[in-house]
Amino acid sequence: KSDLKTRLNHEEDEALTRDMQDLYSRLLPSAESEQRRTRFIDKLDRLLRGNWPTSSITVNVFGSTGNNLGTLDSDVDICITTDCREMERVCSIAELLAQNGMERVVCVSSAKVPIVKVWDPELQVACDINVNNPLALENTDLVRTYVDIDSRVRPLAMIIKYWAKRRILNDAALGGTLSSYTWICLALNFLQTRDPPILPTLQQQPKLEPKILAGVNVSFDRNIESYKDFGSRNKSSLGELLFHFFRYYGHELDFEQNVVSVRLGRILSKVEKQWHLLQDNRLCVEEPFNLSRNLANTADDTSMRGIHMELRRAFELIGEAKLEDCCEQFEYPK
Ligand code: 3AT
Ligand code: MG
Repeated sequence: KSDLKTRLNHEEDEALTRDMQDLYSRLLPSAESEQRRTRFIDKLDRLLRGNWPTSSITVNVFGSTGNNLGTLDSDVDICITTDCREMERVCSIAELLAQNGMERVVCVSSAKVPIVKVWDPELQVACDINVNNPLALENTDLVRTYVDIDSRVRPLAMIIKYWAKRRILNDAALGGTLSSYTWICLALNFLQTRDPPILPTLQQQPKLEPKILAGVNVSFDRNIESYKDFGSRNKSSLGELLFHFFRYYGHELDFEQNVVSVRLGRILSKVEKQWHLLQDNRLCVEEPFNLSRNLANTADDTSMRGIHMELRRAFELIGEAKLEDCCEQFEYPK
């Protein structure tokens, strides 16, 4: 560990930061793709109201469409809030959409949060829909607020998501790795724990009125004006931050002992969290509102070892300012 590279030299830092800015501008959604998404949301809204004209229906976006971390090809995550019991049985929505030209319609009604997955061939949009799941709207707002506080958060988090996708490390459902959301929480807590910190801890501000939703406290400080200069004492470039992100999670943080907590803005010990008996040696990430939820429990032992190896591989390559190699598409051996 002692011979680990501790910093980038000036040339490496400049080259890497420039490459990150280029990649970031290529990842940003185009006006055209934004427009297709908006049209899709309108279309969905019309179809639902047409079918359930007497119900109250609101179509809300969450996830990367709502938190500013979406890329060109991100799916649209939608949460319908409604008083209609029939829609809560999400398969009724699936039937409606299948009859109206949507393709690859899948209804997952047995999941903890039942969802419908669809592909709209007309607007070329993939979408996940759930009904009455207000917590996802709140954590989307929380992420967006953090993204808005410091201008380095958006490029850094989008590049980490991109890296995770290219290395096949962000498919919680099928691949048994980590969701985009989990990677985002890792990035946010990393920024909260820099010295000086780049992000504050929005859920720990004094004088916050508790706001209880679905049995959990979802209050956080939304007044971003008061944090405008929060991170300015930390002068780290994007390149330095990416380098230290991989160093931190690849080599510094002890997965066996610790829990990543965006809620507290620090690292918690597993003993403190009372997770030492339940969770074994693997990385734990606390959901910021739903505190009993470990967001990293989608990865099993083998998968977690693979993730750890990938973080170390990324650290080596970023240490040589090789962003493209670092994000090279992973191919399974033939
Ligand atoms: P992509 O651009 O789609 O890759 P995303 O930001 O949409 O990234 P996800 O698709 O992983 O992220 O998740 C969509 C949202 O769902 C993010 C968060 O608001 C919510 N969410 C995901 N997993 C959980 C969870 N385990 N607990 C609570 N909310 C969750
Ligand atoms: Mg999404």
